[in-house]
Amino acid sequence: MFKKVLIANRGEIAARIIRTCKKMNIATVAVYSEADEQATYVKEADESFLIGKPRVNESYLNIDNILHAAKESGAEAIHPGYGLLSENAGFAKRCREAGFTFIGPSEDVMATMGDKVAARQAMKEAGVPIVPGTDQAVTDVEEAKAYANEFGYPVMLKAAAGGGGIGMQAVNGDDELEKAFEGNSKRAESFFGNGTMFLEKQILNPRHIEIQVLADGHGNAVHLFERECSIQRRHQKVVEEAPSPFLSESTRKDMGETAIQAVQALHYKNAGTIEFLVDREENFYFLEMNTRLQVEHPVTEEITGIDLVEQQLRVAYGEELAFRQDDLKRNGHAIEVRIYAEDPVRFFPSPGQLTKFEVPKGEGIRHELAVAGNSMVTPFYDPMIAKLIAYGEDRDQAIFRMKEALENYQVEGIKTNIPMLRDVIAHDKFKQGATETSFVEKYYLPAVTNN
Ligand code: MV4
Repeated sequence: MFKKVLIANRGEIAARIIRTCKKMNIATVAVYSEADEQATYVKEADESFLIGKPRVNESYLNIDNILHAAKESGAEAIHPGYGLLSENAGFAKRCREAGFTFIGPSEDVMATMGDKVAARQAMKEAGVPIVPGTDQAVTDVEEAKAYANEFGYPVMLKAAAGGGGIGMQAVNGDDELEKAFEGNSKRAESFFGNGTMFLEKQILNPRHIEIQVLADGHGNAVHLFERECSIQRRHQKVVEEAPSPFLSESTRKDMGETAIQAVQALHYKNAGTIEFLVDREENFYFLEMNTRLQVEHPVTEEITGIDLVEQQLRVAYGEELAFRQDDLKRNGHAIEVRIYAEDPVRFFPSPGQLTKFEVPKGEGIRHELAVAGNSMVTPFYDPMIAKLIAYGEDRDQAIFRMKEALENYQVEGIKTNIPMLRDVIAHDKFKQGATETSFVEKYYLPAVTNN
């Protein structure tokens, strides 16, 4: 196994990766910006290197500085975490050329999945159902209108380089498409440096259900069941759970087998996630593939007992998976909520000095923390300060434990979304499993609590 690994990330995910490395007796190297000098993950690592100024372009996205730290430290491998450089094929290439193992899939799979048009094509060839739509990039409005009329409105206009809803718009007719096309293409161009667009038929009232996969470099691939992440706000996930309260056992099995089919066709190696849109009739369609560990991976760990970071390290080192599909069983139910430093009513980020940060302990309660009691929450990065995961023998028990934990969560000095999370978890519709993507808009009435 690797003797030393550098973590090219920060916050809770850096701490999460360090924890598994310690368990496996792997030495850890943290990198940090000037804004993260006092961060807990930096203290937890065996070694740490300052890689630049607070702004991500000058630190966590600075490939030269990260590789310099890797060389200095003598690390053999680089774990990218999620976000930042984790899905950057160019970074994976630079790691390889500098002699480091990139803990992720091959560069060509990353590049294919980063281009949503190429990803649809690859999935179609693998026999995975995709949303009816264009096989190729659509370069002008007239062409877009012709396609839209072919498969019928409403359609989704999407950016090939997109993700997170940028450059995406639902369109109901020719006039609207005419108005939307240029603007979204320009937005995509300025955000991603690529204004390529494509069209899909709009799936109405979809759920977001994703399959966790794991594949080694020896042709073995397994799935670790699904996570449902339908409760989102402006494309930010808020609550994730496993299993989905919606899926029938037969669709669950179908989706798992389909995900393995995709991974085999790609000769994939690493942990990964195949995202699907699922309609009310349980038809499922490929949406995107994430070629990295995800924020919500703990819910899968809770119901399978598998440490996904450990598996990433083993597979990257060249080991074969030590289990097969039949060895994997799911057990119980897990729910994760993301705790953000933000105003619970207006949803603006709320950075500042924490004066109190006390998290509840209890059976089935797990925390992944980015901050400690006296931390500063800086304005430079994602405002997620913690994840709270509740496990139960069944969904009701997981909800009960989550509710208790949220009631006893104490944060002072900054505002958080905890009041909103309490409302969602306590909502009858949530209890009933009515976790559609429209949940927040439909049911969340802002709690005017100050917390
Ligand atoms: C869609 C869709 C409906 N039909 N595509 C949102 C983010 C991006 N990754 C894809 N998204 C969507 N794509 C088709 N053809 C609806 C959404 C969508 C959504 C998807 C999952 C979870 C929440 C969502 C909220 C709004 C829109």
